[in-house]
Amino acid sequence: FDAPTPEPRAITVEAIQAEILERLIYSVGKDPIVARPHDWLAAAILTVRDRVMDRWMESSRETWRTSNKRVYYLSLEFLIGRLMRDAMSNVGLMEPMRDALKNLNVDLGDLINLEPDAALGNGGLGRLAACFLESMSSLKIPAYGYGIRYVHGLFRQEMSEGWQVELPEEWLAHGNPWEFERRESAYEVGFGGHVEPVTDPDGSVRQEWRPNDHVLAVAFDTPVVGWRGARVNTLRLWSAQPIDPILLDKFNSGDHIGALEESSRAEAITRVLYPADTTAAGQELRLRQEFFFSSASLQDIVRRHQQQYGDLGSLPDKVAIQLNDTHPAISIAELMRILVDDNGIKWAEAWKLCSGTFGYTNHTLLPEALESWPVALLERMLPRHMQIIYQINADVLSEARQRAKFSDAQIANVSLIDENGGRRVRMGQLAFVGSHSINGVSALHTELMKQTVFSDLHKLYPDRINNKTNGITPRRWLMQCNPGLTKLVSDRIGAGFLDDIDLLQGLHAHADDPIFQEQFAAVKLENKRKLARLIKDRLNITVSPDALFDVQIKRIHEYKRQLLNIIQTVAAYDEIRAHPEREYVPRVKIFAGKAAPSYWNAKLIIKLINDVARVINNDPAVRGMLKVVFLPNYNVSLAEVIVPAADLSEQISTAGMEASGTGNMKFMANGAVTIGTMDGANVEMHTEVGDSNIVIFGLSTEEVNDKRARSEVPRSVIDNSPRLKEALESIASGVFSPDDPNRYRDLIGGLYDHDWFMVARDFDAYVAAQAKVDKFWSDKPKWNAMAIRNTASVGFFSSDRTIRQYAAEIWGVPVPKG
Ligand code: DL6
Repeated sequence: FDAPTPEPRAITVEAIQAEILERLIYSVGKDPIVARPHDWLAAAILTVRDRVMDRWMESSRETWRTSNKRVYYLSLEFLIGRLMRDAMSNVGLMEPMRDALKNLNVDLGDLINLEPDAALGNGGLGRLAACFLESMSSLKIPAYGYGIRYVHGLFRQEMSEGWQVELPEEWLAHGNPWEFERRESAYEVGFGGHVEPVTDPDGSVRQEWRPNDHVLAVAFDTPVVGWRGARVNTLRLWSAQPIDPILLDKFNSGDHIGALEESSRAEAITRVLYPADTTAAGQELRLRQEFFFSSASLQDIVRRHQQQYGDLGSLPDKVAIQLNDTHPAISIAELMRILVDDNGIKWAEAWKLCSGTFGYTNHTLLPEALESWPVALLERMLPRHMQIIYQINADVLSEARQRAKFSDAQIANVSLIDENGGRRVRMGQLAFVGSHSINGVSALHTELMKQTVFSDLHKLYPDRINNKTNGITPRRWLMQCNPGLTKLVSDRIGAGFLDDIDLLQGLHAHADDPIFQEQFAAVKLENKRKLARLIKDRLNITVSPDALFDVQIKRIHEYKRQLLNIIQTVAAYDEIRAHPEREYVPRVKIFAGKAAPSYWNAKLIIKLINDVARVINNDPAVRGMLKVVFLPNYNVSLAEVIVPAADLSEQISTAGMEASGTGNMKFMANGAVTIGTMDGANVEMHTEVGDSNIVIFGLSTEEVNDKRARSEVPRSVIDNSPRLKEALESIASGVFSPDDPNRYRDLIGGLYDHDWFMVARDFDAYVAAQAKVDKFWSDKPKWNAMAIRNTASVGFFSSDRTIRQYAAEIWGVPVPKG
């Protein structure tokens, strides 16, 4: 620890300019005269990265020196997006970098937009992991994110005549200047083979797993810098590589393809991110991915712990491992194997260490998304882990019977093995029993968890379930994406909120001030102009920034109800044409989002939005009162432009189905008013912002459950709603799809027959809520006050608050002051 620390680098424009040039010439290997934009981007990133390096080393030295507990966040997804602006802003380099590059005739904004958007995740769950990493660094918590370095992140979405087309995403095409390959941190991960009892010299017998297939997990590290450079943590992503890159004997005998077989098999593990979001991906490769990254991460964690502390008995005191959903749940069996088989720790003791170390976060109650694996597959791929799972199950079931006196039905509920229709291992149950903490991601979701999927496990272990409402990092989702608003707020209430987001509450005192309202609206208008330009550039659609920007951007899923939104759009279109004499609030309906490639209805909904857009946008009778826009290839960077420009945030999922939502919080921070159901974190947003500053509508969770239980057919609901009936008939009869009039017949037919997602039953309430929105919008002082109060009330939804709660209530990690 006495190693010399380099002098801190000067943050002057001259010094930075010289460094950029040095990096361009000596690291990128380009003469400035011929350097291309990607070369400048690499040189700029390397310059920023150097500034982060010193803090990185200091941070890890400090953790070794102080022996502080470390947090490991295991997640199959990290939706980190672009990193350069984040890092520059967090270490205060934004302005000097801009000036230094300007002196070199390079525009910083162009470089920022050139950086690939690292889409190593599907949606909310992956973005949450990225926000958490940033908050852990900002709060000076020693933490590591562990995940997979997918060569291809989430697919690129293109539109072909309104249909989604999936193309491979190439974020590594120009290399990745942020990462460091750590060949020395490589671990062998085994698959298959068999288990053998081995007798030790002392006569005791232990099980030894002899895999017959191995791959190498190689670490790639990316620094994650916190606000004002508070601390730099590591995101460690694993890449799968073959043990033998080429089988020379095969090659020499002329089998050139066969010689590379092992290579391709290994590399396949980390080649692509599964594009599934809240739908089960029942693929063998997916299980290989899950075990691969779990095993590599645990080997790394155990090695680091042993190196520092010598024995594993102190694991729960020094290590907290958070499982982000069940994707890393196999870690529980792997840690037991490492403790019992590799380190000779007794089963009961190992189990205590294991459950003292793990925490599990549940992110969905949708049955189709609750992971389970066929017993036969697990037995074949991970025979020792299957034995361990059986042993854990035997212990849990005997406790359930003996201590809790559970009935057979309850035993079946808590069992790790699902016996209904082919035996499967339930990963949720495994994650639950192997963790000391199980948390939901909003208050409502946590309650529902207790009442539904984990009701019997909750009875057996009543102290384990707790709530940690999600949050977002205000650095990226307010300060960086909305510099205009950040400046306005700083000028009005001071810059303290940059370090303490709760100070935004101070804005309430200014919410009714006409001058501040005007300034607030002016910032929004500027952001809307920027989005209008993007829409014009990408889609050649002209939208007026004076119209109400009504935005629904998120994964396309039936429970998120983009269908409800587009049917209401059709109803509004019908009304504009039927009553040209009335006054309307001009609206732009903005949609963006990807559908899982195998999710037919979601893809059909995208096509419907595009079909409706084409008809409405080209109908002169609409007179600019309504425009519909579907922006392709939704990703973090696009969200950073859309969110600050939104007036209205659509959070309209069927009550009880959205675990939390985090987009809702991003809009709130940027002064959009929410129209939403009492679902997920909307419920808490309603409490924070107050009933008069949010527009709530629709059935409650209880009402939804009740209607489902009664298998009530919604036909009469439709018959009693002339607007809905007309809109549905026009869609179903092909008004928007003259080339294929039956295209939407089944989609709309489903609403008449069962309407699982309550689109028809919530329709009239939604229309009434939209009318309320129109009324508020027409009263500009009222609207502006609502918008300001949303920004003022967002403090609770900062991921700093969420992480403080994880640290105090799950991990047992102190959060240093200041
Ligand atoms: O907790 C993050 C995010 C929530 O905000 C969303 O409401 C929820 O749908 C999402 N869940 C998933 C589950 N996927 N799986 N498995 O993405 O998590």
